Amino acid sequence: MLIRKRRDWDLPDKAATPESIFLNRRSIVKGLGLGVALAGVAPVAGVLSGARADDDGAEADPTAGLYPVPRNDGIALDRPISPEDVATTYNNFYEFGSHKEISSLAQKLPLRPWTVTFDGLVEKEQVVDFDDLIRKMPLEERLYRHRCVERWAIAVPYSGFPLRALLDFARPLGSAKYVVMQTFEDTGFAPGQRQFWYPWPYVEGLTMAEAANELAFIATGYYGKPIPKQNGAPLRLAVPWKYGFKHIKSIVRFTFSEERPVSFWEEIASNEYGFWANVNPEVPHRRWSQAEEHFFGPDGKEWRPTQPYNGYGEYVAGLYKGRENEALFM
Ligand SMILES: Nc1nc2c(c(=O)[nH]1)N[C@H]1C(S)=C(S)[C@@H](COP(=O)(O)O)O[C@H]1N2
Ligand SMILES: [Mo]
Repeated sequence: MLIRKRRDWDLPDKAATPESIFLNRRSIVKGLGLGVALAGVAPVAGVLSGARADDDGAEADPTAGLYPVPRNDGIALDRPISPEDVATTYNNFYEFGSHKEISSLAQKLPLRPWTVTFDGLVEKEQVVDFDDLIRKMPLEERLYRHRCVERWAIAVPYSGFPLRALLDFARPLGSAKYVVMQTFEDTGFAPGQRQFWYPWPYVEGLTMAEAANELAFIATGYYGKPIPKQNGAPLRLAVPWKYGFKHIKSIVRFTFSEERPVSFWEEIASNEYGFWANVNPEVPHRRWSQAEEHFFGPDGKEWRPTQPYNGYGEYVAGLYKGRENEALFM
C-alpha cells in the first residue's frame, strides 16, 4: 500500500498488514462459518448496474433543495469547525484508493438511482429509493467531532437524521441484536475494489442499543449541502464516540441480524480493529499511542488530548455496562 504524500503527522498505514495475511484471514473466517453475516449482505443485482458514472460530478441532486436544515443545538461542540476544504479533500475511502487524496476519484461514484435495502430480521423486507427515504426522515444539522483511529480529527456540520428514525422505518424484529451496514460494490468505478485482497464490500455493524442511541446519526449532508461523494454520499453513518472506521460510507443495505458481523477492518486485522472501537486515550493502538489527536482546526493542525468516548461519554458510557471484559476500546 502506498501513501502518496506522506506528511509529518501521517502514521504508518493500516494496510501495512501483508496481503497474505488478509487472504488467510478471509478464508479462515469463511471456513469457520463466521462469514455468514458478510455473505448475508451480498449486493442486490441491479442496484447499481443501471447507474451511470458522471465524471464531472455535476448531475442534478434531487435532494439539494432540502438543505440547509435546522440545527440541533442540544449537542455541544467544544471546538471550532474544521475548514470545509480540509474535510472534503483529506479522506479515507478505500474503495477509491488506500491514501487520503481520493476526492477527485470518488466523483465517479454514480449517485442515482440509489436504492437502500432493509432485510434480515425485519417485519417486511424493503428496497427503497434514497430520494423517497430521505423525505420520510426528520432532518436536522449536528456539529460532531470525528476521530480517526490513525489520530487525525476534525469537527464538522453533518445534516441528516437519527439512526433511530431509520430503525422505526425498518421495523426490525425483537430477535434482532445487530444492525449490519454495507457499502456499494462495483469495480467498474471503484478502483480500490479491484484490490482483491481486501474483504469487499465494506461492512460495519452496531448493536441495536448503540443504533438507537440518540447520538447515532445518518449523515446525508455536510456543511449545509448534500454530502460530497468522497465523504460517503448519499448516506453514511456518524457515531462520534467511535473511531472513524465505524463510520461506513455510501450505504446500500441495512441487515438486521442475531449474529455480530465481522467488519471490514476487523476481518483484515482483528488484533488492531475490533467491533466496539470506542475512542479511549488510555488504550493504545498496537502501533501507536492514542493519548493525543491531531485536530485540523481553522488555524491549521494542532495537537489536542484525546477524550474518552471522544468526549461523548455522558451519552454513551451506559451502553457498555456489564461488558467490561470485552475489548471496548479498539
Ligand atoms: N465504505 C467506506 N467507508 C469508510 C471508509 C472506507 O474506506 N470505506 N473509511 C472510514 C474511515 S477509516 C474514516 S476515518 C472515515 C473518514 O470519513 P471522512 O473522509 O468523511 O472524514 O470514513 C470511514 N468510512
Ligand atoms: Mo479512519
